Amino acid sequence: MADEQLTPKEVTELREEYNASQIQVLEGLEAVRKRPGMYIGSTGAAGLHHLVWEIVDNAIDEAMAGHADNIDIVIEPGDIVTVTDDGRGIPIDIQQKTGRPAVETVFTILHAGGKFGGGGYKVSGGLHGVGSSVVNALSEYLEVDVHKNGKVYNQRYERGAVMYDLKEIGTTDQQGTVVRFKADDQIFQETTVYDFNKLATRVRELAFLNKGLNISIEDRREEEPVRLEYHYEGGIKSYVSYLNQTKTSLYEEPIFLEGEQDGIVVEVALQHTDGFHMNIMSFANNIHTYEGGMHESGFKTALTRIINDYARRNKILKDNDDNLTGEDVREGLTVVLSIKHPDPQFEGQTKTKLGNSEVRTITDRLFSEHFDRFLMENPTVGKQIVEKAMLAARARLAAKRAREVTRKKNGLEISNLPGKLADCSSKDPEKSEIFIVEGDSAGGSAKQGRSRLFQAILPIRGKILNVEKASIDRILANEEIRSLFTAMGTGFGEEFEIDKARYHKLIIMTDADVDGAHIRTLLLTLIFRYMRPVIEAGFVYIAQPPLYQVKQGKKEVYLDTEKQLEEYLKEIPPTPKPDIQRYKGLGEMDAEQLWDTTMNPENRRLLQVTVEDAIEADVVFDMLMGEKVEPRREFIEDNAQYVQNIDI
Ligand code: TSJ
Repeated sequence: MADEQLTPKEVTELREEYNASQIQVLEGLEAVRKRPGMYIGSTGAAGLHHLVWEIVDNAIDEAMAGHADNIDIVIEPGDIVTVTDDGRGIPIDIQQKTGRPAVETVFTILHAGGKFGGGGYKVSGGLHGVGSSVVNALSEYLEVDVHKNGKVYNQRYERGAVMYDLKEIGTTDQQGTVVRFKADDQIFQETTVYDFNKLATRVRELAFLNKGLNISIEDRREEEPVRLEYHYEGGIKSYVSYLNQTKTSLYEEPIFLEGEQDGIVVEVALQHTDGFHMNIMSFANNIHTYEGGMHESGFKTALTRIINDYARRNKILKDNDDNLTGEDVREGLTVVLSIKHPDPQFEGQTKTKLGNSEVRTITDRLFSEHFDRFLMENPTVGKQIVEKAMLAARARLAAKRAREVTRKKNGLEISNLPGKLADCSSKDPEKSEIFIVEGDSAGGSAKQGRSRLFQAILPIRGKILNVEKASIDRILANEEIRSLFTAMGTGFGEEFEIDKARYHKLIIMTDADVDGAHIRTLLLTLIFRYMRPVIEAGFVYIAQPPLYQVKQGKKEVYLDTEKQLEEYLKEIPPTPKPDIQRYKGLGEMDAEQLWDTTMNPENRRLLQVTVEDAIEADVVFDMLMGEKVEPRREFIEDNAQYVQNIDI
């Protein structure tokens, strides 16, 4: 990138050209400030956090190119972000085309990212990265220090405008880049406050995806700074272990492979658990490809084929057995798949689907070769994997038979509503509600207290089956679960039909204690796993029975927490002596009280359940109810304020 000798005429021409291009620069960055949403999606919290990722991604690119090992992120009071790497330092030499230092171009010309240096795998400046010049344009100020050739170079910009030419500000024995910026509150009017946990989660993911990298993030906004450091020698293999930490794995170590073909690097880590759900996360150049794509489909095809071939060769699958399906071989499987591509193409609704077709065959080939060899060298693990898949196949067939039988017998059809259901008289789903109530006595009060016109009651007995630990045929055979599906009228699993929902409110009503929370979690997990569309449609709610009733003369008040109770008692006169009742369970309320406090649409408070809540319930559930003691102990210690009275 050395500069050539120029004649005076050429210098003049360059100056003129530069002046012209400078105008374009300002127009370019001005456009970004006029329409920030076009460049960063939104000017809300998501857009704000985008700024950090754009800058960090550039440092990650330097690390992926093998030139940096350490990245540090610091958030200072005033939400000023500093990102430092120990790479080669952004080039500072004068560029032919602009006559300006390369580093200035990086921050002042739109889409200059990745235009020089060439080659390598890049996250930044692509479809997802917005270019460091966009961050500059949307920052109140941005400063860059480049440590290079024994010197420190510095430049400052305000709202995208150059404040002074790149200058030497000192000497150094270090190499690297430091970028410090403050998001512009004229642009980010909603908020300029960073969510540390959100940033740290992605930082940890970046550490998993880039093995050996040291990456830290520090929050200095509070009196007590918090600094988190991440480093994973095992990379995505460590990621799989992390994801499976609360589960029981079929074999000790995740299977890991790494390969390269035509400049495309493929890494796969996987491990089976004794569970029933699969978790596959794929990435391309560190971007989470939520919608999958060629790498994922290549992997899936190869996995199914290799396991079937292996099972046949070893006569575990007999000649007249059907092949195992993709679903069968993925039951209980956790996978992290990460590819690095010099020119990734992102497609799909959210641009998170990898479209490069050559990646399918490359992933298939690299994974097949490795996995085939692994199975031959580890016959015990091979046998476990095949047996797990065969169990899944058997459960799948049993469930299919059960569905056929039940369909014939109208088992899950509404013409055969469960006996325990007290249905409402309205047939209009939009106006109808179903309360899932724990226990027979509460069920009795609910039946008496309800408005028969639009409220149906389905009592369930005790702890329902844990669907995390049961195969699909057992789930379908379970009375409590069947009655719920039949009452809802939506069918089951693949044959689920949201349009057939008989109620547009499914209200879970359990006690306000630990057992109630457990049953609620079991129900949420069931609904999340097998009726997810009803959560997505916003049909699922949690009823909130109060904890206390205070009666004074004729006046009755219901309260939810001890604090509310204390405050209320301070407010009211001491006489006549208030009568305080603490409800231990729904069963203690009579029909009228239950209606008044928890069921009457006029007074009740319902919590609508989102998919995120259900996922959270799932994770908390694994933590609290799973077999592993250690993660549970840690979780309870970390969350002591939320979790009480749980036996470790
Ligand atoms: F985004 C950014 F520009 F603000 C930024 C860039 C922010 C941070 C924290 C780091 C970086 C960055 C860029 N770190 N390292 C680099 N490396 C280069 O730009 C670079 C260095 C040398 C050469 C070369 O060919 O000699 C090429 C490049 C692209």
